[in-house]
Amino acid sequence: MPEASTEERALVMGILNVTPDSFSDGGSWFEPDRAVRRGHEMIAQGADIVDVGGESSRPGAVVVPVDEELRRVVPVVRALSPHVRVSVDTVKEPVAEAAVAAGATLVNDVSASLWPVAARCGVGWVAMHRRGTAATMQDDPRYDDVVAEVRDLLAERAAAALGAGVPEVWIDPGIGFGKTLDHNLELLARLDVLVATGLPVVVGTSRKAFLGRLGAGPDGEALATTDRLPGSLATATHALLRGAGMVRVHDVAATVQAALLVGRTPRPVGDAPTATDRGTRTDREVAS
Ligand code: HH2
Repeated sequence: MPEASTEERALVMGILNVTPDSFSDGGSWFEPDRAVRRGHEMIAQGADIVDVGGESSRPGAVVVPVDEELRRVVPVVRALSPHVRVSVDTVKEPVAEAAVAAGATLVNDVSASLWPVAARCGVGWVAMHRRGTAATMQDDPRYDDVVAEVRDLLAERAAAALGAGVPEVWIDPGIGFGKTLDHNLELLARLDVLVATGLPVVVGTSRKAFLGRLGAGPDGEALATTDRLPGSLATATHALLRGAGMVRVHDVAATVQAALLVGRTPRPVGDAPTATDRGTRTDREVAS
């Protein structure tokens, strides 16, 4: 078996929330200079993409006015984009457009609706599945078959985007967005159903609430976000082994190690394809 080069690992997207209220790192990188420093730190740790967001999408998060989101995001995108591929995590067209003008080449869209902007700007697009809005999404979400419903919606949106000329389309099951703990686990367990669409898959489990609940101690108290690295790493590794081409994470250095390990791990014949099999390098070339 030939040795896999580092180029053959799946992609790691580092999370950079320029917000006061994100569920895990809210307030840590709210000052633009600190955000840019954090971006450079993630680049040094091996991040392939830095995902800059100016509005939290956690359940119950406050909607940020466009002007304020632009003020948070644009300077950070402008400072980092000469050094790394930058995506903008937004659901607002004007913010996506301004971020692209500032150097972003990927629109990370938790509403799975901004493909016309990506087509107009000629940049990549991540379509994430979400049920409801930040205000309502965790109010008793129900599905007959969560995996099939997520796949069908994402495949439909991706077809629309590709038809409109978007050059690069990723799909994302939206772990924690209108999903119960069981829905999240089922989506992870059957990730190969999304991979089988042939579209590149990105997965974000990093530090999310379901990991806190799964790791709860005998008193039933959920793990703090700072104690969720083991679950984050385990689920990211799982996703990569099931064929995800990218994981979105807070803890870049540890996840890059996991991605390298997966890239070098021979897998049994007949198992789900890995990101390497599906040409992650091509995605990387699109990026450059
Ligand atoms: N999760 C969050 C935000 N954006 N984008 C994609 N593609 N996939 C995800 O799973 C995803 C996402 C939520 O995490 P985070 O950005 O850390 O928190 P917050 O929304 O509170 O800023």
